Amino acid sequence: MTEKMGMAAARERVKELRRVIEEHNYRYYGLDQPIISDFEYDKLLKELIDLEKAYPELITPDSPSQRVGGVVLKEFQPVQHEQALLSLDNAFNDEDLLDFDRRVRQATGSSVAYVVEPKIDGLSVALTYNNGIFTLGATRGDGRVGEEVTANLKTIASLPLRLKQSISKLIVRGEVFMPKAAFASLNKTREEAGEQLFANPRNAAAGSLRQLDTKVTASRQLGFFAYQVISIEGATINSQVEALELMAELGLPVAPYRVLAPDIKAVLDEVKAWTPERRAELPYEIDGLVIKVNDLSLYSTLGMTTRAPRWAMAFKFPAEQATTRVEDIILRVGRTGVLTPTAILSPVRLAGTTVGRATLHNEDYIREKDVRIGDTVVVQKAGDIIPEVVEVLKEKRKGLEKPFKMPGRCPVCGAAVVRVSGEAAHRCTNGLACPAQVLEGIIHFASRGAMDIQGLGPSIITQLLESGLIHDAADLYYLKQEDLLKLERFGKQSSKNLIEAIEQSKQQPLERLLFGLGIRYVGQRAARILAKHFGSLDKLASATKEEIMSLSDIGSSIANSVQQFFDEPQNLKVIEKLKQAGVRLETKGTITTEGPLTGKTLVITGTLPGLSRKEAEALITQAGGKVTSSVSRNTDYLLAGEKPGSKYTKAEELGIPIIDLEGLKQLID
Ligand code: 1X8
Repeated sequence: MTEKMGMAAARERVKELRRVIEEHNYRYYGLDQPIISDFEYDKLLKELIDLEKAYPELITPDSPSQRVGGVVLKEFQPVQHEQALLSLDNAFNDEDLLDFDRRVRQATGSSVAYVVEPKIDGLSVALTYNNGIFTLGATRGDGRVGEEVTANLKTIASLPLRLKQSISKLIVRGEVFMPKAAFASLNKTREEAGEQLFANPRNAAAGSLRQLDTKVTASRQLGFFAYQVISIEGATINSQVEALELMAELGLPVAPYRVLAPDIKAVLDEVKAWTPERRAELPYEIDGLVIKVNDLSLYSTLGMTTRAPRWAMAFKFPAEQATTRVEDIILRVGRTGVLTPTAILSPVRLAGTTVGRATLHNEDYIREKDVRIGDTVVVQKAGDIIPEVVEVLKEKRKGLEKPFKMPGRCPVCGAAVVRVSGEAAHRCTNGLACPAQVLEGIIHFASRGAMDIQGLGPSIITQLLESGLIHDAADLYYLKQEDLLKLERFGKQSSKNLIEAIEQSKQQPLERLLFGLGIRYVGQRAARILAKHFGSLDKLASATKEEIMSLSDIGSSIANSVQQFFDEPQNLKVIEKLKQAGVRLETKGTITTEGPLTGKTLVITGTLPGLSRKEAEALITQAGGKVTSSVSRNTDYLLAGEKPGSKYTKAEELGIPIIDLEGLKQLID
């Protein structure tokens, strides 16, 4: 680096760098016409970041440096939407669309023009721009209250942090999505790391946006399209076409396909034009089309139902189907011993991917559809997850097809299989003596919603079990780097990483451990309730059934199952091993206290005289307050010490009271 430049020079250079970087961003993402290489771009960005490090007072919320992530949130703050983000009523055929048009014409008394746009399969967000600066971003949530994800959204490269004109206020709605290519490469990486795969780009986009560590969001190559102006001050628009044009002029990315249809007939033609081939060519997934009345002045006349506007409709593409042959029917043994029959298919292209298996759910399903090995079947993928067999083409039978029969013994361990009365499922009765159940149980223990052990996926767990290094989940905590190095596929770095990830998971909150133990009927929600009430595994283990059932939302099946779990010596042994290894078996002292700061959210910035950050946090939480890491509309006070960072500017912008340590003490007293 060159000599540290003076403040005035730095300010000028920072300004220039931001202008240049935003221009290149727009060329790249807005126009698709970059004029510099990625390398040169990264160099400019690095220069900016270095300068801002040297002069933190120059950091602003709209600086391109904010895009690289690095903000680590403690939790997401709720945001009340100024206007509810509604969902749409669905149309599945021409008839539904003609009905929609009939209702519109009846209410408005005339024939109206519609805009047809692709329906992006991602997640809805609302963005607020104040004087042209992006200040607040929120997920849709339940439509009224969403979660603040401003810092996460800033990492989306095509989302402008500053509009091309500084109109006084603009709230837009749009969709965050993951392009098909980014989705494929993300899942490939995850598969190699043995991590759980995302079922589809929409789930991947949602999982990537809702990351407390915004660096993770930044690494996920998300895209964004704006499609609705929710509220605007300082400009007027009269139609949806104008809204789209205005948003594009302001630098917001808008999906490149839209058609202004003069009447419903033209809408039907446009709908027909969207063939599966045309869909497959798009670099992102769409699950339908959105049809909106173009003239905005009609919206108030048309109004809305409780959940959806009457001026718009979603046309849903039908689920794609394909015909193929059932080569075999195999059984998977799950964590709780349930045997799930799965059809092995001749590979077939379906909805953009190659499909090789389809779920058959259970014996009743197979019997009802009469699926036999060798049958020609129709498979369907309804946008989501696992393909299904929907129909057997019986006319194609040659008489050699073999009916499937549930075996009396578990295909993995050979123990007896029973069908519990009242259930469709068959189960292996061998419990944790069945290797398949042990494997699935450990996969569950390490999974994202449970102990979240990074890099520990099904294939590595299988390897650990087969090599005899582990026999249950607790054994993970006794693994040493030398053990892993003996295994195929493990090198110095990867073994070190895994040991560290396992070590870190010891600190996971009790609710995650409780969920990870795989107690029947104890899902994430029940685990949270139990952890919160009992505070430790010991207390839960010694609780009476009545005490457990006294909790709201906890019924007798959960209570019974919890007691059965703690009655089983095998389980107690695992818990003892977890305890000896230092895994956290109780909640941290997070039980919120009542005090003068109850209900208040504070953010801390800068160095506080004579007080560490931890001590300041303790002071606040003991007074009933909550500390979060980034300033938002929901922040009540900013506690600022010496050398405050960008949070200070942001608090000023949002008009949030800024206090010093003295001020905090006054509040508490
Ligand atoms: C949802 C979506 C809309 C549009 C595109 N993609 C979506 N997922 C659009 O209007 N072009 S509108 C919408 C909604 O209102 N729920």
